[in-house]
Amino acid sequence: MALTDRFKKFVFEFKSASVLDKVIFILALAAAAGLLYEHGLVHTGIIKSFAKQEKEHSHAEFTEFSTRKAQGCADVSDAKTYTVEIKNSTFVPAKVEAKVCDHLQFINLDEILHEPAFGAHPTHLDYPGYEEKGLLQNNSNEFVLGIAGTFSFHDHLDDEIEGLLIVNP
Ligand SMILES: [Cu+2]
Repeated sequence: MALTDRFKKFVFEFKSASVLDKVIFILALAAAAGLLYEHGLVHTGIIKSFAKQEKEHSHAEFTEFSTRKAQGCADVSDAKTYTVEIKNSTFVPAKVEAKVCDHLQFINLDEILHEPAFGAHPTHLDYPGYEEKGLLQNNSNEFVLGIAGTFSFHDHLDDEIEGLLIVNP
């Protein structure tokens, strides 16, 4: 049977079909079109790239923490306190190596405001327990190093002022 004959037969049968059959047929056609459309979007990469982007984003943000668990420091009695001074717009020392449950204190000795922040400027990384805030002269901010890892820090108000924190497990 030629294709046109098949189509004529189909139209004839469709015309003579009951209303219910027609509705079912149209719904099925719409569902099939919907599936194809969705598949098409995923296949052409519109949905896929969006999902991938979302995944990469969260991966970048949380990779430091996902493999390491925050530890309870309440029972630790030999914790040390490390101090990083900010003077002449420099972190002193610029590199701190500590252990989980030690304390870190930023203190600003400059007349101008400084705001220590972790991670990349300007998005930053939330170091658990650290509350980022601007420090006026002689003000300090101390917190517990609850997470192991290597973390960069900078002055959010002048991101060329940089330092490195290594927290050993
Ligand atoms: Cu910043």
